[in-house]
Amino acid sequence: MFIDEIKVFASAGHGGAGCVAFHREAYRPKGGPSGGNGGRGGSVILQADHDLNNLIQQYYVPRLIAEKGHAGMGKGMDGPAGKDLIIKVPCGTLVWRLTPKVIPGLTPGPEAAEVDEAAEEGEEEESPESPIMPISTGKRPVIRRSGSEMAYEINLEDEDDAEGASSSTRDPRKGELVVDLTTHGQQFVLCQGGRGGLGNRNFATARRQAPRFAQPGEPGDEGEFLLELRLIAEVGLVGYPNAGKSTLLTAISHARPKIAAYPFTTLTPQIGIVEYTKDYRRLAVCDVPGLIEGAHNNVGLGHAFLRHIQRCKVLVLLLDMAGTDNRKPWDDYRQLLSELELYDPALIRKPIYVVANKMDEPAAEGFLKQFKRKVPKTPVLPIAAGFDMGIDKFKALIREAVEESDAR
Ligand SMILES: Nc1nc2c(ncn2[C@@H]2O[C@H](COP(=O)(O)OP(=O)(O)OP(=O)(O)O)[C@@H](O)[C@H]2O)c(=O)[nH]1
Ligand SMILES: [Mg+2]
Repeated sequence: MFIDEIKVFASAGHGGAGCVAFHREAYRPKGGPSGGNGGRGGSVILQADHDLNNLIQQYYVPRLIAEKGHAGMGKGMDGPAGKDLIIKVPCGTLVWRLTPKVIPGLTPGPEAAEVDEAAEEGEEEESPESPIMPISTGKRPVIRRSGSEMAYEINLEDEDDAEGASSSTRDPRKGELVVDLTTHGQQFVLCQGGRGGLGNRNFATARRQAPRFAQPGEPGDEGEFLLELRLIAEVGLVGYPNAGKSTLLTAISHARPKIAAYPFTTLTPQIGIVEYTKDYRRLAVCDVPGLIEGAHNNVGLGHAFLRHIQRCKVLVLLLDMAGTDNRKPWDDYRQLLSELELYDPALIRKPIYVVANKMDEPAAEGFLKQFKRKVPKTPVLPIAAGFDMGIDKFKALIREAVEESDAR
C-alpha cells in the first residue's frame, strides 16, 4: 500500500507536577520543604529519513502520543522527563496544521474578562461602555500597560495583509503549512512537551518557611496535522498509460517497476536513480502513473499522484509515437499539457522536454513527421526504451536540463 497523505493527531506529554514534601531525618527537626520539581513532558518530533518512501507507519499508528513527565518526589528528587517520541517520515514530507494552535493567555477566556475589569478600575478616564483599552494610532509602542497588566496590541488589518502574502503556506483544505522536511536527519518539534511544575522547596522564603503548595505541570501542545508526501526527484516522467514510462525507468536505472501491455500497470509513483559513471553524478527520476484525458475529473487514477512531480526541476513528456490503440501523439501531447495545467499552472512553467518512444515500430517514423508538422518548434528526442535505442542521449538530455535549471 502506498500512502502519501495521512491525518494524524499528535499530543505532547503533560509536565509532571511539583511535589509538596518536608524533610524528615533523625537529629534534624523541621528539616524544611524538600519537594522536587516535576519532569517535562516528552515532545513529538518528526525526523526526515531517506530510507522511507511512504507514510504507511502513520497509516497504522495515526495517534502520536508522547510520554508524560513524572511528578517530583520527596527528598528533593526531581521527576524524570517524559521520553520524546521521534517519528521518522520520508524526506519530502510537508506538515499542515489542521487545528489552529492554542496559545495560552492570548485565547479569550474568563481570565481576559478579569483583565478588562482591572483595566477599567486602573484608568478612570476610560469610558465605561468600552471595556477594551483604547488602541493607539501611528507608530506607538505595541506593548501597552494598564496597572500591572500588560497587553499586546494586534492590528488585525496588518494580519490580514500578512495572511494574503503567505497564501502559499495556507490551503483551505489542508490548513497552515508548518514545515517541509526535505533533508535526511532534519528534525522538527511538532508538539512541545509541557513544562514540569516546581516543587515546594522553590517557594521557601524567610517569611514562609513551610510552603504547602507546589506547581502543577503544564499541558503539552496537541493538534491535528496532515502529513503530505511529495517525493523528491529531479526529473518527472509524465505520459499516457502504456507510453513506456516504466520501461524507460528500467532502462536508465536499477528500478524495476512492473511493465505490461495494459494501461495502469503502475499504480504508485516509482523512483529510479540514474548514475553517470564518469563523474558519479546521480539523478532521481520519478515515474508517475499514467494520465488520461479528464484526469482532473478523477478519470483513470486522476490527479492524485501529480503532487509527486511538483518538486521536479524538469518534466519529460513521454509520447507513444507508434500510435498504439489508434491514439494520435499530438493529441496526447496537448492533452497532457492541459491536464498538467489544470492540476497546477506552475507545472507547465517548468522546463518540459518531449520524448518520442517506440521508434522501433514501423508506424513511428510517419507519426513523428506528422507530429513535427503539427507541433512545430518543439524539439523531440526519438528513443525506443524497450530496445535500448537513444537511452544514452536521453540520459545526457536530462542531465543537461537539470544542470541548466540549477544554473537559472
Ligand atoms: N515496441 C516497443 N514497445 C515498448 C517500448 N517501450 C515499452 N514498450 C511496451 O509498452 C508496454 C507498456 O510499457 P510500460 O513501461 O508498462 O508503460 P507505462 O507507461 O509504464 O504504463 P502504465 O504504467 O500503465 O502507465 C509494454 O508492453 C512494453 O513492452 C518500445 O520502445 N518499443
Ligand atoms: Mg508504468
